[in-house]
Amino acid sequence: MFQKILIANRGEIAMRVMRTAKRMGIATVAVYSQADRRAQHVLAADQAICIGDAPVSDSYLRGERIIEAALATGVEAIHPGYGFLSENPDFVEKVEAAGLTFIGPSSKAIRAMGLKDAAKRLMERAGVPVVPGYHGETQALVALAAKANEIGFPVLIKARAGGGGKGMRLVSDPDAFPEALAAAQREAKAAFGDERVLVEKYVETPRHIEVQVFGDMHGNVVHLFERDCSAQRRHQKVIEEAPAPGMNAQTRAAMTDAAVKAAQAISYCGAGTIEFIVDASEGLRPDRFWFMEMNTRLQVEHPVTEMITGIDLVEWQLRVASGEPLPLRQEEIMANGHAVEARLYAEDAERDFLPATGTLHHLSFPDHVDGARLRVDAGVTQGDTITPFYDPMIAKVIAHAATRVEALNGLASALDATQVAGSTVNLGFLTRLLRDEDFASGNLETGLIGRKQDALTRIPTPAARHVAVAIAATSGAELEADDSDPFCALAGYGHFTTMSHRRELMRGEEKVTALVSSQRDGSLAIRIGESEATQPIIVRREDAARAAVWPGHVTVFEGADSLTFNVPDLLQAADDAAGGDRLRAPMPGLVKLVRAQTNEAVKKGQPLLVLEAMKMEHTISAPHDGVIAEIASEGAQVNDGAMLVRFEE
Ligand code: MV4
Repeated sequence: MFQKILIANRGEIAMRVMRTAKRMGIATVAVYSQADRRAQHVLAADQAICIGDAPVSDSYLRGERIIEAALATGVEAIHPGYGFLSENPDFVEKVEAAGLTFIGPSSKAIRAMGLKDAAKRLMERAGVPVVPGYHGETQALVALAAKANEIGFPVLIKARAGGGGKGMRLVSDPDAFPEALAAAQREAKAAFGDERVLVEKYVETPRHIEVQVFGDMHGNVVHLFERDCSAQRRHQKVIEEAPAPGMNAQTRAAMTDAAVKAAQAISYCGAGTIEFIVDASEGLRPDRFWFMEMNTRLQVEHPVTEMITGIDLVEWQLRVASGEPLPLRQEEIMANGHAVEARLYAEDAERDFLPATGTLHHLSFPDHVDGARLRVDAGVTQGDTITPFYDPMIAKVIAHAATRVEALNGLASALDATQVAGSTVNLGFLTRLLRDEDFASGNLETGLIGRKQDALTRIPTPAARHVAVAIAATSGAELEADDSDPFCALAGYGHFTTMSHRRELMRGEEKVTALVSSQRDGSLAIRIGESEATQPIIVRREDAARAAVWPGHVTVFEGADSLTFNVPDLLQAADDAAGGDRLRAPMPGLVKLVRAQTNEAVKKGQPLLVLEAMKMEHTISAPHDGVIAEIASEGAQVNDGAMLVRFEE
């Protein structure tokens, strides 16, 4: 077994790989970009090497720098995680040429599966069912149009180098074919530098079911059952589970046999996934699934397989990469119960899932839920920042129980009890999807999320009760913006004080005022509005757990949903305490353009940046002459009250 490995990745997957390495007594080396200097994976590793600036092309995609770091730290092997260099055969060859082991398949296996058309031809020869269609070399319009007619409309044109739905076009009738083909080719050329396409029969009610496979250097290949990843939004997986809902013994046997055959055909070594598209219009049937592609890496959703099999897939990766045989034979691998994973993202579901950024001033996960085993794979902790440079996934939350219903309920409860403040997140969207009646009954057809998007992304309007909790949480805490217990500052209030304090919050553009007075029992009486005669809402000490106060803001949690208010007083207090004056975002938005830089001297009235918010562009100009100490990054998704510019004192 290796004594020391380098992890060529960041975030949750770097943390995940390190966890197993540590358990096995293997030393770890992290690599990081300037933006990740204080990231969890850097802190968790035994050693860490900076490999460049924030953009991925300057850091996590720089194979040479990573190999240099590996050689300098004396590791024996490199684990690529997923994404970045994990499926780059040139990188694998360079790693091997440097005398190191790549913890993953051979460059040959990656190449064999890298292009969809070649992979389908290979699989067809190996006797694996592939999606009916044309995956040959010819690319002439007349030839492809004739093939489309033979296949029968509707057809789907896909880029052979594609992924994530890029270069994909659905064509319903022959007249539309030439234009759709040209569009797909243009898009493929621009995205992948390869304009070649394949044409497939369009599967009308598809499910995405994939089989986890594992191979070793001794010619053994096993499967670890299937996962269902049908719940997708614009080709991004949202919820994954194992086993697939509605799976039966015959279909499972046929799919897992085909997956093992596929891996054997390329002498596959390591963890891999065979993706099938399934026609689920009449249930799951052994003759209605077809190979789509193979992912030659460990996948994001691997934890659901780990939960049902009890197998640590990273441990197996390390063992087979170091030459050991697979730890178990096929008949020793069992599946138990049901596991479901949700991807917690910093994104704004209400604004068409725009990626969000921000500092996670408050982040907490429940450590258990009733009726299910819980697992949280996170790459960040409270106080960390989601930057615009990388994938904004915060964590994966996974629940395992005896049945699917219990696992779904357990996961929804866990997400209800998860609190995030400082960035917009998709918690509410996830719980609404988990509790959707179609989703819950296993109707995972492709269109589900799109069809129900409005209902799934609807955010509750603030009730008086939420406002009262927000007001209470910020009362007396002006100077302790980061205090996690907003009520401790109330000690100074006399028990018999009846005098009320006027408080003010902003919800977007809307001002909310309230009168606050403390009660004998330590609770607060909150009157919304300006009148002492209004019936008060009583907020107790225990309710503090339902709110988080952070610089300039207070967030109230209601199940998986949250409501964030701007606290003008808190913002002023935070600025005064920190010194130097700042310009803050007047509303949530996207930093569209940045026209000034750090250390630049600017004149009063000079445009500094453009914020796109509420579908309009707002130019933020310098309020006075000064020198810029800090400025927001272009592309950043910011909350209202977020700092855009800080001037030097
Ligand atoms: C398909 C398809 C229907 N017919 N291929 C390819 C990329 C992947 N993200 C989804 N892909 C699809 N390929 C044929 N011949 C439908 C999809 C598809 C899909 C499939 C399963 C589950 C969810 C899906 C969401 C969108 C598109």
